Amino acid sequence: MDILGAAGRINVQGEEQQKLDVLANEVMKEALRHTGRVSLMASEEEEDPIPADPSAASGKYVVLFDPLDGSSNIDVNVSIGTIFSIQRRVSADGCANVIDCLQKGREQVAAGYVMYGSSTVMVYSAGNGVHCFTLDPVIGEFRLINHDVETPTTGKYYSINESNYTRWSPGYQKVVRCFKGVDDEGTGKNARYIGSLVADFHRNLLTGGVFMYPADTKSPKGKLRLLYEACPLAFVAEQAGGAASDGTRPILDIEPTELHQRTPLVIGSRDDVAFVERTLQEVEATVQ
Ligand code: AHM
Ligand code: MG
Repeated sequence: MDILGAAGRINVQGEEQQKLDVLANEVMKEALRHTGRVSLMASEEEEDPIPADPSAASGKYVVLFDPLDGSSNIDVNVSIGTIFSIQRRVSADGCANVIDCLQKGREQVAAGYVMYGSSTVMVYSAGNGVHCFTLDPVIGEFRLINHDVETPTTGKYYSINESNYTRWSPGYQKVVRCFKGVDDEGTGKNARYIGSLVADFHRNLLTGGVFMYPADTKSPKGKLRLLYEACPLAFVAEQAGGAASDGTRPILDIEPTELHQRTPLVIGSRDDVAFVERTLQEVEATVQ
């Protein structure tokens, strides 16, 4: 099957689509379309919301997804994933619409991800703890391996694309110098960065740590998408006792205004996220 390499198309995010991005998007739509429960979908790969079959027009839920996260790692056999967010439909009658998608992360009914790594794991929360499953290929089913996952309050890893250092605000530069132990108040963390959000998040969820993708001069609003990436992972993080912030406020409290809205993201262990927020605030205050 011809599934590797670029698809030769640019998606709504202005990014080059890989063949597997396109295939994963079709698989997700097909799987959700016929459940009868989903009236509308929204995908990182498509500009507009995607209506389900007319027979499902009264479906109670809206599903937003990043069909294949970590696109740059597809062709090199590094872990990638699928991220999903489920919202309750809020519009009354007729077809569900974009307003059903533009709800705060706090309102999510459930959210989670599947990671395709050395094993395939599914991690989700329906607002009552975080549960991990692993795919047993022999029986073709997911088995529960870890329920009520709790992430450490502080972790040993920081994860960030440090090649962007000169494009960050002084606050993020300070945070990373602290994590490296360069500055006095250094917390001396170890660095881990895969470049697939799902995989970086999953490792830090289990071991403790903080992942950051700040706004920078190249991406002034941040690179990651609020509704397809930040909100679902923030929901999982909070349910596991962790935290997620855009640097100043909880991701789950952001009122979305656009389907493909971007946001800075700081996510992971609670104390580490608080340290980042505090440091950003302190530096901001001295710079002004
Ligand atoms: P994608 O959804 O198109 O794969 O883009 C999101 C990815 C995240 O998985 C990852 O954290 C980030 O982009 C990596 O970006 P960079 O290569 O700039 O570090
Ligand atoms: Mg992604």
